[in-house]
Amino acid sequence: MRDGGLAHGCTLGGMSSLHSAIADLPHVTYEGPSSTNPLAFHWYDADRQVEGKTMRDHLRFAACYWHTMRNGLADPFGRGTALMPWDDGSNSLANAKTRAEVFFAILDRLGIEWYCFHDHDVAPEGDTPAEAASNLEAMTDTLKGLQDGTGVKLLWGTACLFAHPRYAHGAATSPSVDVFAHAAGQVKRAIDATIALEGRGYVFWGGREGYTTLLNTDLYQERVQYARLLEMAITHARDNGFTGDFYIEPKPREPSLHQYDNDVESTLNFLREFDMHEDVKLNIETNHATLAGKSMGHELRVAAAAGMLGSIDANMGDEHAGWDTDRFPTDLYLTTDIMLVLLEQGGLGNGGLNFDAKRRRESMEPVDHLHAHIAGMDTFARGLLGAAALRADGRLREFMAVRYASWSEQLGEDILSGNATLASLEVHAATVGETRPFSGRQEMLEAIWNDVVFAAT
Ligand code: XLS
Ligand code: NI
Ligand code: NI
Repeated sequence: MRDGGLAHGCTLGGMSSLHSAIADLPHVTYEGPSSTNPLAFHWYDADRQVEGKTMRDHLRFAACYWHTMRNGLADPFGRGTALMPWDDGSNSLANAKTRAEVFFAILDRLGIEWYCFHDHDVAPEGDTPAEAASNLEAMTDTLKGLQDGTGVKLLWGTACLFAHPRYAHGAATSPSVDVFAHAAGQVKRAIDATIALEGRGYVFWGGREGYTTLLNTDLYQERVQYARLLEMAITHARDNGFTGDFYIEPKPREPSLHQYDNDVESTLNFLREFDMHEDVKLNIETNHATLAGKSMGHELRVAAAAGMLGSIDANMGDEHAGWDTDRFPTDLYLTTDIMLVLLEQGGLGNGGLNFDAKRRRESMEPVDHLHAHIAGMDTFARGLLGAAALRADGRLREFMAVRYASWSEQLGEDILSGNATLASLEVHAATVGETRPFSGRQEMLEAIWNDVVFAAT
């Protein structure tokens, strides 16, 4: 797709010509670590093999429609700053189509082959469910044409069940059955669009599926409602030929005070309680882990251990801010740790690395879309190289194996297989006497990490 469908200033399917603000942006290519060209990749070399697979396949980068095309970069104190000269600010279908064309041109400049969207990022909501349906159908056709013309594919789709005022008290977890019905219809339409666009996944993120005060909230009732919507969604999708994965994306708060999909462990508990753990995996976002007071490495390992790590929203937060800043990921320690988990579990299957990330309010020029994605892609490429180097070095894995070695001895096996009792272990402890202190060697391990990763990247 690098030199594909969207050449400078071309028209596509009779749409308006591509705005010069985008048409003039360069195609980003790999120039290597010695390049000082900021509009080139220094580390992401799509065809480079790492552990027998290309960087392109390991990383499967996706761009998100909402931040890239619909985020004007406003904050609670100031208006948007983003320069979007192609966008006339209207809710018309024509404007929506132009945005889609610009989005695919940005993907083309970056060589990004996957994307994600919410229904109402791409299609105007309209005033009635019937208008919402026909707008989404029209935009599905537009996106299908753009996908076919460029080879770009849909990583996952989702429904925006948090922006409309009707969802103020929740969508699936609303106290009103009529609001629940609106949400159900919207999810049906978003799933239909995802299937038509051959999406590999469908995400549930419940920004309003929570509460702001317990004085008016029946927690248990709301969680049951939420489970019902998910079950109906799975049934509808499977009945209509969807073969991809479903994901829940945990987040502890924002916009609600407390969201039911708080973190990975609480989400796994919810899925097991309602017997959906075979059908739904997790889409884990770095900034949400930060908000939950956990590291991304923790969240990923908890999901991976349960066999439920499905996809990643690749961004990062800020330890100094209590909210979802959605920065592009530029922290090498973070990306190396993420890639280590992914290499250890053999990749993501249908999932990928979706840049659910926005430029800073000050980075308002169209070219900043390129700088931001290049920074994220290069940082993940280096993370991949660092993680592969740690695995090839083997010292961390070896240290871990030795640390737990006693559990492979007879006593360890007896305990794990249920052939020991408190009484038999009391006898054993008396026989062996006091244990020797032994170090966890954290500082030594951290130094090995630095040596190996920075030598490789
Ligand atoms: C918001 C979420 C959202 C989901 C998709 O914080 O990250 O963007 O990824 O609904
Ligand atoms: Ni997200
Ligand atoms: Ni988020």
